[in-house]
Amino acid sequence: MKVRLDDLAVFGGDAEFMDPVHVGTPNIPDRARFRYLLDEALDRRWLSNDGPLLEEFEQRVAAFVGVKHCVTTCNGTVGLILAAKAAGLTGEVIVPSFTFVATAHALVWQGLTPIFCDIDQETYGLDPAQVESLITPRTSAIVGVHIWGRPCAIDALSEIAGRRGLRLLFDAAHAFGCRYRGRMLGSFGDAEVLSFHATKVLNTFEGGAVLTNNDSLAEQVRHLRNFGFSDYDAVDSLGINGKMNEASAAMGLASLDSLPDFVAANRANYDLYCRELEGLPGLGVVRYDEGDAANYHYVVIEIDDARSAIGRDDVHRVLIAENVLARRYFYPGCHQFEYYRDQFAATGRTLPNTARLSAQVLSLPTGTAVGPDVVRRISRIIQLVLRNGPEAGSRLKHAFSPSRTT
Ligand code: T4K
Repeated sequence: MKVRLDDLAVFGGDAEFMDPVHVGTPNIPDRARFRYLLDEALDRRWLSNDGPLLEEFEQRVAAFVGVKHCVTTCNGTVGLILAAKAAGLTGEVIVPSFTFVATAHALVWQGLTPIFCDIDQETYGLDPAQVESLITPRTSAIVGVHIWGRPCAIDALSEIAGRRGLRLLFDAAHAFGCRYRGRMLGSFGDAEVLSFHATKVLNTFEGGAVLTNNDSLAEQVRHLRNFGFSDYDAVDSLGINGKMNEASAAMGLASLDSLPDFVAANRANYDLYCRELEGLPGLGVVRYDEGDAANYHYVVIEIDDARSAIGRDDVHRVLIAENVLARRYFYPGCHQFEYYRDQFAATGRTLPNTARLSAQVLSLPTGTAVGPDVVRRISRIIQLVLRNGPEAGSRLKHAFSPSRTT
C-alpha cells in the first residue's frame, strides 16, 4: 500500500496496477443469453436490415424509456446526424461546447453551423439564458446534452424552443436508464439520441438510437438510415447506411436483461468512491439527483486547484503512472479543438464555465469490470496526492519542468 509520496510511480515507486485500468471497460451481459440470440440469427441467416432481434430490441427500448418510437442506428453519431436531418435543421444550431466532439461533428456533417454556448455550472448542460442570447434569424434548433446522464435544463430549454419556434433535440448518449422528474431521459424534445457504444452503460458493441414521440420524424429516420429507399429500386432522398445489425441487437437484448446488475455495480462503485474521497481539500465528486433514477455510469471528480494546491492535470499524471487511465472527459471543450477554431472562428467566444470545468474534471474507472478493491486502491492514490497537495504539486512541477537539467 502506498503511504508516502515516494511510493507513487510518478516519483519512482512501482505502479499500483500491473495492467491498465480503463474508464469505459464494457459491461458484458449473460454470455449464454447473448450466444443463444446470436445463434438464432445465424440459423435464420438474417443478419441485418430490420431483423427480428432488432425489432424486439427497438420495442423493448421504447417501452423501457416510455417513448413511442425507437429507431436504432449503427452508432450514436449517425443517430445524431439522422435526427438532425429528419428534424429539418438548417443554418445555426446552439450546442454546448462541453460535450464529446460527436455532438458538434454530427451537426457539421449535416452542413449546419454549431453555435457553441456555455454551460450552467450546476447542470453542466446548456445555460438557458445564454442560449436565448445566441438565437438569431438563422437559428433552427437547440441541441442539449445530458452530460454523464445528468439532465440538462430540460424545462427551460423546452420553454425557449417552444416560444422561439425552434426544434429541440437532446444528445442522450450517456443517459440510458436516467430519469428527470420521474420521466425517463430519452422522451423529451423533438427527439433524443442514445449511444450504445462499448463504453456506455448498455452496449451493442457499437450502436445508437433515435427516440421520439413524433411519428413522421421516426419514419423519416427509418427511411434515411436505409439509404433513403422508398421501395425496391426507388430512392427519394439522400439516405445513408445507418442500420444496426443483428449481432448488435442480440448484445442489446442480452444487456437489457442485465441492466439492473450493471446499474447496481455502478451505484456501489459510485457510493464507495464518494465515501473514500469525502473531505479531501478541493475535491468534489459530481453528484446525481437522489430523487431521480440515474445509471451512475460516470464517476467524475472535480479538482479546484485553488483549494487543493495541486491541479487536475497533475492528479491525472499521477494516476496514469499508476496505470489508472482516468480520462479528462470533456477537455478542452469542442470550441477549442483545432478543427473548430479553424473552421468556425466566427463562433469562437469565451466560455468561462466550459473553460473552468473542463480544466477541473476527471472521469474515474467504474462499471462491472471494476470492483471495490480497485475503487479503494484508486481512491487511496488520490487521497495520498490530495492530502499532500502542496508538496506533490511542487515536486511534480520540478520533475516535469521543461527547464529541468538533471
Ligand atoms: N454524444 C456524446 C455526449 C458522447 O459521449 C458520444 C460518445 C457520442 C455522442 C457519440 O456516440 P457514438 O457514436 O460513439 O455511439 C469514447 C467513445 O468512442 C464514445 O462512444 C464516447 N461518447 C466517448 C465519451 O468516449 P474514446 O475515443 O475516448 O473511447 P475509446 O474507444 O478509446 O474507449 C475508451 C476506453 O474504454 C479505452 O481506452 C479502453 C476502454 N475500452 C474501449 C473499448 C471500445 C475497452 O476496454 N473495451 C472496448 O471495447 O471515445
